[in-house]
Amino acid sequence: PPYNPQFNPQQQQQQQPYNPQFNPQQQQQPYNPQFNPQQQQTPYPQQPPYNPQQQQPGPPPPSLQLASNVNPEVASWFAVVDENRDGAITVSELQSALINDDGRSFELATCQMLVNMFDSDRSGTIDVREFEAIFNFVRHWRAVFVDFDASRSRQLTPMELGNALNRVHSCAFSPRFIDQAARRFARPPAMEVGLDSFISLNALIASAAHRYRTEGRGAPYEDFLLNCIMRA
Ligand SMILES: [Ca+2]
Ligand SMILES: [Ca+2]
Repeated sequence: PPYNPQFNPQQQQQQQPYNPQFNPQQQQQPYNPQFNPQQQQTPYPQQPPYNPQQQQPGPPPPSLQLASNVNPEVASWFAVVDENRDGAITVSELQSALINDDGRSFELATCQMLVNMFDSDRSGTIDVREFEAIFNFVRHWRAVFVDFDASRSRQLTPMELGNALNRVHSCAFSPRFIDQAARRFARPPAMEVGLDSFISLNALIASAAHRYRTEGRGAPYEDFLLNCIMRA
């Protein structure tokens, strides 16, 4: 047969594997044009309009519940908060995402408390279902907080705090109790408490009130609560 210089199987085999569109290095970086941590730094409990009249949105439509069983809004926030995208939210990832209305990050202690409260499977981290519970919990307390922030300072003064605690716990706490509770959490020199402290304080009071039933042994109620709050 005549020699055909264009045919060389060896050459073609060598050339085939090269595909300029395939580059493992490039593809290892998960590219998601919609995810930009810098842009999405708006914390999830912070809703742009500071409006106490605003009611919490209702549950998602049944079709969406059937689709994923997790509120899509919650699922998209989970993706933002889970910075390293390993499917689990750590205390520090939670702290980066939770911002008080005055711009401060949540106290680490509050974030740790939230993880402890909602880590149902005791994995030490928060999965998407556990996160849904935290999301709803924080949103609920933020609505209460905003309702009682009469001065719109985005913090609660001792008087606002007293009104809130009395309503939430169906009590008539003494001014001394409110003052000491506020001092425990307020950032000096101001005596006002932010959303993170408000959430912590309410959880501590609820837990102490629960303990009082079995451990109170006739002790003055407020003293027992204060003792628990101060030691927490
Ligand atoms: Ca993570
Ligand atoms: Ca967990």
